[in-house]
This record gives sequence, structure tokens and C-alpha cells, in this order.
Amino acid sequence: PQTIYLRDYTPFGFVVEEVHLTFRLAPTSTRVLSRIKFAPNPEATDKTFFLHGEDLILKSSKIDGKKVTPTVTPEGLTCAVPDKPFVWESEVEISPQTNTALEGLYMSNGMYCTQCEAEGFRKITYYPDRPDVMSVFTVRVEGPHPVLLSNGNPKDSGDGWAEWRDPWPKPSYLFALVAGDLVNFPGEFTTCSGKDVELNIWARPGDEGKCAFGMEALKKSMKWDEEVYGREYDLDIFNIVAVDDFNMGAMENKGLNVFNSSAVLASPETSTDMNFERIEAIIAHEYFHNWTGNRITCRDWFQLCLKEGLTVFRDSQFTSDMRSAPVKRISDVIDLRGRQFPEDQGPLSHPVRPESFQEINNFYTATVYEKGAEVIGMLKRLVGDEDYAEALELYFARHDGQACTIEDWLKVFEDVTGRDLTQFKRWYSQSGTPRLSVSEAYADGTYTLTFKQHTPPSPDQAEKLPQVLPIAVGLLNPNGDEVVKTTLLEMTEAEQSFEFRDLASKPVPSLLRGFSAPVVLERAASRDEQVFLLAHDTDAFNRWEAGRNLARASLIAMVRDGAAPDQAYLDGLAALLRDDDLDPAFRALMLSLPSQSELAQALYEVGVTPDPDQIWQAKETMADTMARTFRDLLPKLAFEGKVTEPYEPSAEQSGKRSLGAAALALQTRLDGGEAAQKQFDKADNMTLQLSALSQLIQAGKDAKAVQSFHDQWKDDRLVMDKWFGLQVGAAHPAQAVDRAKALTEHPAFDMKNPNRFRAVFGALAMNHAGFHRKDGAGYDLLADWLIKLDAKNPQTTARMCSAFQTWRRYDADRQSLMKAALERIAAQPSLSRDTTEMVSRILG
Ligand code: B3K
Ligand code: ZN
Repeated sequence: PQTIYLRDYTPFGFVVEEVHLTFRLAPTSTRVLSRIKFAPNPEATDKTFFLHGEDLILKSSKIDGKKVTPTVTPEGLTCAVPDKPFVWESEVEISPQTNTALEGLYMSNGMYCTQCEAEGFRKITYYPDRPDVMSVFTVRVEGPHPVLLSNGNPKDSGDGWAEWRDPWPKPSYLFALVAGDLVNFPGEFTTCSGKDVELNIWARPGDEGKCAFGMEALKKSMKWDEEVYGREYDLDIFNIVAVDDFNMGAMENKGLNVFNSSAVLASPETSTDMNFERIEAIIAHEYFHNWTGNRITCRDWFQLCLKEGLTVFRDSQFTSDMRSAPVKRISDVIDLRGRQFPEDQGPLSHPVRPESFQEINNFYTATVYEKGAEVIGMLKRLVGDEDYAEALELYFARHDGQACTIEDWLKVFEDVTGRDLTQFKRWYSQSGTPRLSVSEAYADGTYTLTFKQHTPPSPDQAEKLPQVLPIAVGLLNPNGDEVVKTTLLEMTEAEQSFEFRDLASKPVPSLLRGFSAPVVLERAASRDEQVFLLAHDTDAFNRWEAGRNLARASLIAMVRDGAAPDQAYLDGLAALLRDDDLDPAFRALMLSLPSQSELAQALYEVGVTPDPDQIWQAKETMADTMARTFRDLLPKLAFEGKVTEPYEPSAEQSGKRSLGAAALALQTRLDGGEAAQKQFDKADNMTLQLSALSQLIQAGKDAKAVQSFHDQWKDDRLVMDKWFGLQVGAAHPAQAVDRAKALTEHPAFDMKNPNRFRAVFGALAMNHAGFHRKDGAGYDLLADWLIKLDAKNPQTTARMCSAFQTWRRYDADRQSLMKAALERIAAQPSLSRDTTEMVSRILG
């Protein structure tokens, strides 16, 4: 496959002044007619008229009304064109029904829908399918369906047809079309300047009862973006469509967002608190793209983080405002460590702005998204809130309607603040997670912190330079009073010291508050110091982090030295759990332990080859010990975790329920599932039902409950995904592979549906000790199914290959088993470009 490089960017030789498309829908023979006005681009030197096009049957093509015969290849076509503005017309045939890749125009449960980002539009018609080519679109959809949707505002419609016009120039990746027998859940929003906007959530008949929450989330997002970023919506209508077969969460097509039904449909009976929170965040995320992504888009796909990092950052600000800011920050950091750190510290490591790719779909990663958002968080900390707001104003004013680069983005910050961001820009170009170590000194009232930073070499970059690190620090005196409030240290050197004067005694430092930079903080802090911070830190994040550090250290000692669980950690935790003034959600997070995968990485870093079975056993021992130690506390926690009011997916209620779930998990270790069974039998919402089922599965007492859950929910696709996933995810490691295998034989298993496939195999990959079973059965099963799926859906296959990305961490036997599985995938004839690239990068 061909490699594309950032450095090779050149503008397209033509500008597109207008696009007219007509769709005559038919399952295996849809006709797409295009009429496109091109004009020479004065800014381009290469004047080749190349239009992308894949899997298209070209029926006719004309220039200025005269038939032409272009040169057609599997990637597109070229044609001789006049040296002045001209009109290109073509007619192509495509087959949505047989499109299982779910890219381009495809069918899902009888409805038509599209997914064009990144390069799917070329599977719809011949076009310069690149984000820097922007144009206004007029679209006519013809078909015997009650609902016919496209981007922009409705123009006209009649029996069996509808026309849409999008007045805002956009790249082709934001094109969308939806047609089918859909019902709408309507809403309305009046913008800050008094414009009424029609809102709709479209779903399959029967799902209309699951749209209300999404609609509220949309309205909140629209309001928030006006209030916080001054961004007003810019069309008369905003449509969201729920689709069952979708490769990712959702897509921000202009005025017509298409959503995986799991990312928009919700009801208390069928959705968990976590589902609700995720839906609220994704609706916000896609809506926020209207400005950060759509009005201002990316010049090329290397700039993906320009829209994704910023939009993730904005949606996390939104969630912090709607819910609890510390809880959101802690959850984001758990997620970053769980998904981005392994990526950045393994063979798939790449900069936030990659410099080359074979298949761009492989770069919709935690690094581009989540680390990209962290980089913006750092920038905001460094310049301060006011300058951040001013820079964003300038960004919108200066670049509205343009396709931009990271250089454009950083320039607005330089212009507003007068700062030189040359070194800061390394966050976009340098891959890998920096490691930060620290030492301290105290003399004559002066306390000195000396930091050293170092980023290990990665496969894509041997040499790393020092980064700009915003390090938020607070100091506590030995009584636990804060003597220095949160202060931002700006580290730019490989080694740098910072002094704090006039301190009466040696303070205890609270470092990297709020996780102010995405680094690994290597601090040989004493256990006493962590226990102290756990009790006294005023920074909620670092208080949680102190507990996390103690838990990690204790689990590592248990694995490595056969130590017993750390009593000081358990005592500190107990004190916290008793404190009713602390948010229940926060206490629930305090009770969560580092993931098995995080522990594997931590062991690997201290030179111990991680043994997944030992890690699992250590966590079991720790949890059993917690259950016994907190035995008397559990009834109180269970009580505080109870909600007596009618179900609401609010932060407050969901925080309580998460504390209740944490207490139930410990209780189950004492009573063998008695309380869980009771909760399961009585549950009137999915959060309670599912947490109980999870405990019953972990306790091995699930036969009855699994069956009754199935019988209750067999007709609900989204709930059945949970049923599939939980049986594998919560299974005893010795059973996970067998359960996954058995579930693939269940009549409701459908590999063509990405949600269902991920439910089983995503859960298998997450069941750390189960997936890494010593005999390699987990690797083999996953490889078998990835090979099958690749022939149908390369994008989802490639993404799931990352289950193997940490293979070099493990013992020689497991390494060779994983390597063999990867090589078996790589050896498949006609493996997709997507999967080929992923497997070869992972193998290195
Ligand atoms: N922009 C889309 C992701 C498209 C993924 C293409 N493989 C969703 C989002 O980030 O909002
Ligand atoms: Zn996005």
C-alpha cells in the first residue's frame, strides 16, 4: 500500500463552485447523478484533473454537456479539461445493499444512510474527496421512502422526492443522506439572536420512546456553545438520525448528524447511568463540531486533531459544567491511561499530528482525540482563561469558512498572547509519553523542587526533545493545611528547579494537580506521603491520585514480592469512605482499582514480566481484603448508594448508584451473590439490573439471571449488546474465551453489526487475564474472527487489532503466540489496507 506524507501536501488544481447531486435510490443499483462547477485554482501549480472514485460503475460523463471518456482506475479518474471554468456531469451506479464496510452509502435494517469521513464520499460519486475542497451542495433524493434527508435546509419536496440545500461550503466528508421509514422525536430551539431552529431525532419505529434524553442533551449543547464559546447555530433545522449498523459513535455531517443508535437512544429501563452520560457527551461533541470541524475544517487529514482534539476538549468542558468537574477529570484520566498511554508507549505510537499514513481511518485514535484534547488543556493553562477565550474568538473570526492547519491554530494564540509557541508545538509532532521525575530539597525556609523530563524513544522517532510542561503544584504543611495554593510551574528544560520561599517547615508537595500534563510522574514518594495526601489534599484529583498510587504500589508489591495488601492504604481509604461530606461518585472512584492492563504496564516498567494470572489474582486478593476490611462500612455505603426518588440520569443520582455498585461488588465477595440476586430481582432500571448481573457473573452465580435477562430483553438490540458483552467481560478468566466462543454461535450474534461484534470481542480483549490465557486460545479466537470480519468490514477489524498492541510486554511464550496470531492475520490473501497497516505497525 501507498504511504501518504504530510510534507507532500499540495492544493487541488481546481476550485468547486457548486455541487448538484441526484440520488435515485435502489438497494443494489442506486444511481448517483452529479453536476459540478469547477474552475481553475489560481493558487495551485498541479493542474491534473483527478477525481477520486472507488467501487463505482461509471455510466456516463460529460464536460460542458459533451460526452467525454476519462481514464478510469480503481482509485479514480483523470480527464482532459478546458483551461477555464467548466461543468462536469456524471452518472454512476452503486450498491448500498451489499456495502458491509459501512462506508459510503449503505443500508442498515432497510434504511439508507451514509458515512463519508474520512474518505467515503469517493464511494458515492467521482469527486475531489479531500477536506480542503469546499463547496455548497444541492441534493435531490428520490425513493419510495417517507423520510428523505440530506444536509442543510429543506428546499422542496413531493411524493417520492425531496431537495435539500446546504448554504455553507463544506468538504465532501461532511456530506450525508438518510432515507427510510423513520419516525421523528421533535424539538425546538431559539438561538441567542432569536432564530427558531427545528430539531429532530429520527429513529426506527418503536424507538421513539428513547429519544427524549438525547433531545434535551442537544438543547443543552446548543445553549452551552452560545454561552461559553459565543457560537450560534447556523441552519433552520438540525437532524440527528439513529442507525444500528455504524462503525463508530457518531458523525457530525452538516445539519444531519448520524449516530450509532447506542450513542443516542436511551431510556431508564434499557440504559445505564454511564450510557446516559456518554450519550450527552457524544451529542454535545457532534454538535460542537458544527463550528470546530465544519465551519472551520481541516486542510488535510494530518490536521485531524485540529477538529478532534478541540472538540473533545470542548465536550469535556461541557460535561464538567453539566456534571461534576473533578469526577469528569478523574474519569478522563482513567480513560487516557487505559487507552492512550498503551498506544503512545507501544508500536502504534504516533504524534498528535501524524506525519504519514496508509489508511487515515487508522488514525482516529486516542492520541489524536484524547491526547489532542490534553494538549489544548495545557495550552489553556499556560495562557490563562482570558487569553484562551480571546484566542478562540480570533480563531473563529479569522478562519471561518476555511480548511486549516495546526500552524493556523497556534498562530492565533501567538498573536493574542505574544508568546512564542515553537517549543510547545512539539506536543503535536513528538510522539510518546514524557516521564517526569522529581526530587526535593529544603533548607532555611526554601523548598526546591527539581524536575527531570525524558521521553523514551518510540518506533517512529528515535530522538525526543524536552517539552513544555505545565506543572500545577500545591504545598501542604505537616498539619495538612495548604501553605502554597495551586501554582503553575512552566517547565521547558530537560531539568529544571523551582523554589518556594518563606516556608516554616518542609512541606508535602501535591504535584501535577488536576493532571496538568499528560505525563507519567515518576515519584519515589514515600508511602506516608501518599497516605497524607489521600487524607488532606485539597485538590480532588490528586486526592484520588494518591489513593490510586497507593493501590498500584500495593498491587505491584503483591505480584512482585508476594506482599500482603497495604494496610495503610486500606486504613486511609476507610477514613475517606466514612466521610459523608465527600461526593458519593468520588468515593466510588476511590474504590476502583487500577486496571489489569495498567498494572501489566507498570510491572513491565519496573522490569518485571507481567503475568496476567498473577495480576488477576492480586486484584482478587486486594478486593477480597477490602471486602473484609470494610465489612462494617458496607451497609452504610449501600444505604448512601440508594436512590429513593424516581430514576433520573443526573450526576447526583448516578453518583449514588455508582457508590452502591461499588459496595455491592464488595458485598458479593462476602455473601456469594445474595444481595446481588436481590437487587437483580427488584431492579427497575438498567443501571441496577446490570450491576447486579455483573456481580452474579463474577460470583459464578449467573445461570438463572443470564437466562432471565435474555428472556426479558431479547427484542431490544442495545440491551442484548450488554448481555453479550457482560458474559465475556465479567467472566472468570478461565471461562472468558469459551463463553465468547459459545456466544458467537448464539442466533442473535451478527458479525455484520459492529456493536454486536464489539460486544463480544471488545469484551474479550478487555478481560485481560482471559484474553491472555496461557495456551493462546484468546489470541487465536480473536484472530479467527478478525480474519472473517476483515472481508466485510475493514475499518472495525483494523481498529480491533489494537488488542494485540502490547504484545511485547509479555513472556516469551505469550509473545510468540500473539506474534503467530498477528502473522496469521497478515498472511491472509486480499487483506484490507486498513488491517494490513495496523498489523504491520504492531509487528514492527
Ligand atoms: N468525526 C467522526 C469520526 C469519523 C471516523 C471515520 N473513521 C466522529 C467524531 O469524531 O465526532
Ligand atoms: Zn469528533
